[in-house]
Amino acid sequence: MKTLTTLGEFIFECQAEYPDATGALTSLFSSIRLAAKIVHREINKAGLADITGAFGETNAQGEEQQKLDVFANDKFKSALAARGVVCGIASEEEDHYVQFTDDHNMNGEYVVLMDPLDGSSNIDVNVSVGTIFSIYKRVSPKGTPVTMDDFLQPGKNQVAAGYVIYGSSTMLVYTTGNGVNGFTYDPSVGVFYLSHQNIETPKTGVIYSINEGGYERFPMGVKQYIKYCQESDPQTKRPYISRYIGSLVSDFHRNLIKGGIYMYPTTTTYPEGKLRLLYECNPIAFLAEQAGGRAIAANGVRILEIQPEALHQRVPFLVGSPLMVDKVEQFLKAFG
Ligand code: P6P
Repeated sequence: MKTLTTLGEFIFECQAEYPDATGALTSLFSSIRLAAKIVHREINKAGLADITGAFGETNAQGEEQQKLDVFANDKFKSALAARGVVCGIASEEEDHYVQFTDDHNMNGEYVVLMDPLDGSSNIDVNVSVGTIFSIYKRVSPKGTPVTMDDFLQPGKNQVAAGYVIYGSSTMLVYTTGNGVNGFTYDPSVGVFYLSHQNIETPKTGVIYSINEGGYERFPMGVKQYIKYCQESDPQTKRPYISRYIGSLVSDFHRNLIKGGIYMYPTTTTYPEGKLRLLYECNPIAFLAEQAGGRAIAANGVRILEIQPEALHQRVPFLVGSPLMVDKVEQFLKAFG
């Protein structure tokens, strides 16, 4: 008989595997879980209440802030500040990092970087969106104010990472470096149940995800790979299927489960790439690798090895089934 394991029980059981675990990470996850439930509720009402539409302000990215962006940012920020385990956060919605200055947080051993509501331009048209989070141990001494160095760590230092996808159902998918597990939310009882244990992404797939509207502006290697995907070759099941939602969490989640590759290369509009290294690419890359996938920048560099230089730094991002990332990497090496 299939047992029902809740997210809380699962995290607690995993904590038992770490004898020196202090429970701090468990407490951190429970604050993420709480905020996810609150954001789930608001997103599912968005069509009804007057909280959709532009907030009028613009965020660090110069993008008009949707009201739910601000709502999600506030909820995750206050939930993370409530437990005394996080000394500061960085967010797509905050120009600078936010230092938690009360005593119990200054002793917090973790920092969290997040995109509180990725893909929020899709909210008004009822397309799924997501929260992405990345967790590190601080490098500055406990009890002192958090510093920029705490946030500018390479992705390989992540303690944990994950996302909440607010789709046809709401799911929380995360890793602490021991595989990837997915939990589906049952709003009728307010609980996340383990639904996808030890997710392993297929070695290859037939789905490629990219905004082909930018084709003319892509590097030649990416253009050649897209043509490769579109050629007929029954042996390799080509032509592949093009699927692009315009919401990173949704495109990545589908490809993680079914196999596939997501690409956001450099374009003339985004010469550095569009996606943010710290709170989009690093957490997704950690999850991808933990599920057996790969994540690279356009020059083939492993995303998790990149030494960040700025909070809102952008990078070109290619992530997904390992053999598909290998293939596009060959095209990039051959054609640039
Ligand atoms: P474009 C959403 O704004 C986002 O950051 C990702 O979620 C998504 O994959 C990408 O940008 C979409 O960008 O330029 O294709 O609209």
